[in-house]
Amino acid sequence: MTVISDVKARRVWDSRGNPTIEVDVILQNGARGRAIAPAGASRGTREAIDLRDGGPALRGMNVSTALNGIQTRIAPALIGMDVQDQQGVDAAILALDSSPLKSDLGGNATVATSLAVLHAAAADAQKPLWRHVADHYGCVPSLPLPEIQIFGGGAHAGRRVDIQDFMIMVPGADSFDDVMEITNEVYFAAGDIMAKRGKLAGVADEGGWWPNFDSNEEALETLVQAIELAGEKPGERVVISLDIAASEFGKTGDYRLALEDRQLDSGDLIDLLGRWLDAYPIVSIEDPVAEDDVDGMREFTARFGDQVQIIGDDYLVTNAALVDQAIRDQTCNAVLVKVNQAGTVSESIDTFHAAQKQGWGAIVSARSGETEDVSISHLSTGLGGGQLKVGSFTRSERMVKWNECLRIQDELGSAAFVGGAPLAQTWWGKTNQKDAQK
Ligand code: 2PG
Ligand code: MG
Repeated sequence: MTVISDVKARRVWDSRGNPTIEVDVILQNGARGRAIAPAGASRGTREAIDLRDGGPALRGMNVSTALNGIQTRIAPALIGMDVQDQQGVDAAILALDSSPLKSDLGGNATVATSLAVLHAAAADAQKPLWRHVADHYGCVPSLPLPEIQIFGGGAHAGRRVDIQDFMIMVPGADSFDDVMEITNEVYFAAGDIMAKRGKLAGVADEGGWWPNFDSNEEALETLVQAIELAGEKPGERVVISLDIAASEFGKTGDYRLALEDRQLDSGDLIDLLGRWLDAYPIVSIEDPVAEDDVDGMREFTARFGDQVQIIGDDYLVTNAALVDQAIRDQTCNAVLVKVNQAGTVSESIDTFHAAQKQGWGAIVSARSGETEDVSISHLSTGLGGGQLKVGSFTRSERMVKWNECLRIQDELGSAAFVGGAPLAQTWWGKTNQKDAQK
């Protein structure tokens, strides 16, 4: 048994220039692990709350109280614990915070510490993190199927369009490397189309093009054109994935598409998305209605759940109990797993497994505020059979995670790419049986 001998926390800065928390966990044998907390902009109301100082300095975003909590409360509780006992470590962290959403210690403090312990355990075992995760949790590792943003919108692009993420997936690719190459072609084809039409206005928070479009649907039309310009037939190797992030523009069944000056009820929004599902090669859709719209989610799942992946993000906030509830309610058929929504590694992995044991999809995801931390590339590979959402195809806080998967590919072999398997239950999987079974 190797025990934790020290826990050190420091302030570092994220991709939006905001303060965040980095934690080093040091072991008795000298091995160490390090992780950094990410931060969301479109946040679910039931996710772990980041502890920020408030007040005028640093726009209220400073983290000195959270850092202090790590040094004075978390560190003393963890020092002397077995680093391989991730479950025990996470339980010890939880025991210090009796608030419902970890607002006492802060989800930013708990997630950085919990992930740093996981890294230290891998270092102690002298394994890369993905291998440690696979061995520790009894999973078969595989390189995930990426979801990659081409246009950013919603809270990540000054609400220039209402829909948040317009992404592609390449389930027909031969390898992870192949996904990167095809994505490069589509991303820059989209930029060229926008430049020609005078609609190129820089990039959004996650590196996708800033969408200077006149309607939400114009983004979909442009995306299809970009896939074609990249030499691909939309719906074959390359498909579309959307994060509607509907909680950002609607509540209690009332939705407002500001760009189009349209007011919709839940049924109208579902009908609109249904028309998009008919007209465009969309294979996955996240948070199609708001987090409080259970009836809307049930109706959407009943109508479209056998043809597309329906992901709960704000709706499920990486909470295994909410996944179980959604299974009973027949809402969604996949979960987004963001470690900082849950606040600890153990709760996130429980959520991943709660979804997978039901045959649901599980997509490990970054936040819109990110750093050089590459934990999620390892988590999604180590847990296996999954998908990975990181943002777009520019900016180092995004590329560092795709590049880490390429390094893992060198160790694991390109045959370990999961391919189209996670989409086997969708229309794409049903029409591409061979690829989907890979
Ligand atoms: C999401 C994420 C990532 P945020 O909604 O899925 O795109 O955004 O981190 O702002 O919640
Ligand atoms: Mg989302």
